[in-house]
Amino acid sequence: MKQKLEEIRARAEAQLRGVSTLEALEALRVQLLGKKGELTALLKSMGSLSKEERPKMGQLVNETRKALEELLAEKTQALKEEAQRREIEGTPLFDLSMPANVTRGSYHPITLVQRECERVFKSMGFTVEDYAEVVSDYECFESLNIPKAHPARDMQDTYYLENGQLLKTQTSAAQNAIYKKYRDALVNDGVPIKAIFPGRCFRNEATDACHENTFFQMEGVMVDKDISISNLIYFMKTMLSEVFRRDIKVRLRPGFFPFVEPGFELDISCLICGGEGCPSCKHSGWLELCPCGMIHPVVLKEGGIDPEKYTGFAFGLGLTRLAMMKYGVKDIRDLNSGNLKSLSQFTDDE
Ligand code: FA5
Repeated sequence: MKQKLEEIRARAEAQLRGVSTLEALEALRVQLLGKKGELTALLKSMGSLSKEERPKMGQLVNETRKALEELLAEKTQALKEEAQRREIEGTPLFDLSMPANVTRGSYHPITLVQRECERVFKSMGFTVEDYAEVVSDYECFESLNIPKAHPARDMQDTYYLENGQLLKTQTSAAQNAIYKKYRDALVNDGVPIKAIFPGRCFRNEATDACHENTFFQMEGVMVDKDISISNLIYFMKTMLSEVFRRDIKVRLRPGFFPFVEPGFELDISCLICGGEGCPSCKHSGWLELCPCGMIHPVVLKEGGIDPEKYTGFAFGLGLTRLAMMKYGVKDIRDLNSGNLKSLSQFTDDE
């Protein structure tokens, strides 16, 4: 009987190796361990054994049953994994036959006005520059004629990193790098510097209908010989008429920024209330949109450009506020809300 058990086990192992489907494996299990299986038949035949032999043989049969069960379980697992692998490999990544009834995404209103402004300035020969959001104190303040302890810093508190860098408060932070990047072409080849650089800005400030702690600006600079305020006003007017495509009231008033001289605030009549006064314009009827001015000689010099030979203008357009005005968004915070229902209603095909 012992020999018979060993025989069954050796044969079962050989059979298992040849099994390639779960169905064949089940058939083998029934053949070995089922009610009418070989092992059950052996157990039944133990009645013919002596009292002493019976427990020993019983133990041996049980050990063989356990070993066979383990072998069957291993083979079951291996076959399942193999079937899964084959299914994955055989499944196409995209079901090309699926109907294309997916919801279309849409651009964020800020992206739309940014693209619009980029289109306008590119058509006037400006390059579009990308710049970092984390910058040094030098880039954001010192290179812009705002030394440490200058009171102008109070208006632009921001988030500082442990390594001394900071989240930029204004796109003006890229000015110095842009001057250095293009000054050789300006000086050696007479190519004017004409660049815009849109970007995200951060300020530690209380939010309201027209202030966010994270917002977008778009800086623009032009440097060449004989650049004057007239050039600045021409580019500002062209940009606004192209973006709004209708007449809007603007006003230019003096404004102080240490990196321009003279400096201006360009405001537009609030398009939410028509100039009557509302929370979006802090009840003044006007919205500060695009401070600007003639680049301060100290800033040009710091960028490696001789202020005796070259002059230039710079502006810092509030892109988020521009999006508010263009799309009639009453509260700036809605633009950062992530509310797809309201944000997806804007399109660029107006
Ligand atoms: C500046 O940031 C200057 N760097 C702009 C500049 C550039 C002046 C070049 C001269 C020459 P100001 O802090 O005013 O300036 O911000 C510029 C514009 O960004 C504002 O007119 C406004 O439209 C927008 N802005 C400023 N702070 C916020 C805010 N918290 N939320 C939303 N928009 C803001």
